[in-house]
Amino acid sequence: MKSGFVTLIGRPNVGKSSLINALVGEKVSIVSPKPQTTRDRIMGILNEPNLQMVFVDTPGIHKPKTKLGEYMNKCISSATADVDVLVAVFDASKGVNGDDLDRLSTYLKMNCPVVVVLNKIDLVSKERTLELLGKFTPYVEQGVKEIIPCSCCKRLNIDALKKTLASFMPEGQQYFFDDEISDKPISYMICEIIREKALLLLQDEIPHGLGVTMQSYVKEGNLTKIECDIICERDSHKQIVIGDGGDMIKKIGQSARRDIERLVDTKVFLKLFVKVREDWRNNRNVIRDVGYNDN
Ligand SMILES: Nc1nc2c(ncn2[C@@H]2O[C@H](COP(=O)(O)OP(=O)(O)OP(=O)(O)O)[C@@H](O)[C@H]2O)c(=O)[nH]1
Ligand SMILES: [Mg+2]
Repeated sequence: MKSGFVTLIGRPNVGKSSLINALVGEKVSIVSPKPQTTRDRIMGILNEPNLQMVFVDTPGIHKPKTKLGEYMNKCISSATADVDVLVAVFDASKGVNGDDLDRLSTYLKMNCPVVVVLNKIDLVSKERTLELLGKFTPYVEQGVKEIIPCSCCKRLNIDALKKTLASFMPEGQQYFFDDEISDKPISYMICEIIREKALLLLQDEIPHGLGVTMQSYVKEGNLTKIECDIICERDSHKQIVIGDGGDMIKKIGQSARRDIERLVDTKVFLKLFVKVREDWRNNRNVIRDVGYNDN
């Protein structure tokens, strides 16, 4: 049996969560076009005969402006300690600059093998892909084990990446049961699905100030009744989340319900409430209520 931990790290929005979902083959982590979508360390588990790879998703590296931001950065540090391989993810459509390469040098000091993934190659030409890959070549001497161009959307090289990462797995025990796909409970995954739909449907700044908590979860035969609160920072934001005549909250609910039904495998009755907790991203208690626990 080979088993181990693979942490994905990089700037916000480069496609870390998309890569984990592609590697695991299940949606374990939410994805959106807005930076700082992932707020927590989330594990996605891949089980194959005699192999268990635990992929660890992390929030994009950024300068924290709130206590929630500090929590997110703490997650990155804990997710990079004691792993078997670190995957440094870059976005081909954004190019590779000096700052990116400095980050790579920092990862190389972390005392574990580093694999570079250049993601989103479907958005650039072949020539540009080769040019960007060339920027990483000098780092092979400094310890980069592989440089792999990928596309999650087109599923390019995902299997090759999986194979490469599997080669770094040591002999070991099974950390999770065969049927587990994540370390997070179902309640957490449901709240995340609702936050994802809010991120996708709402414009600009508001989604970054949203949190979702579950109030109740009751399974009755083939129906699951779920009540959740969407927490926002201001009254004016609450109005926008609710929308004209409840239009927006209805859209968020309908879209989330479809995904939740797939996850829980029953019909779902989803009730959403919108609540205001001013400046909650700086309030440790609410941060904990929302499911981010720094212990
Ligand atoms: N065209 C293209 N888009 C991609 C690819 N991979 C991810 N994306 C898109 O990039 C955006 C960000 O993807 P995420 O997976 O949420 O990125 P992330 O690195 O987890 O972002 P944070 O959680 O904010 O740090 C989403 O809109 C994805 O659909 C890819 O290979 N090609
Ligand atoms: Mg993410």
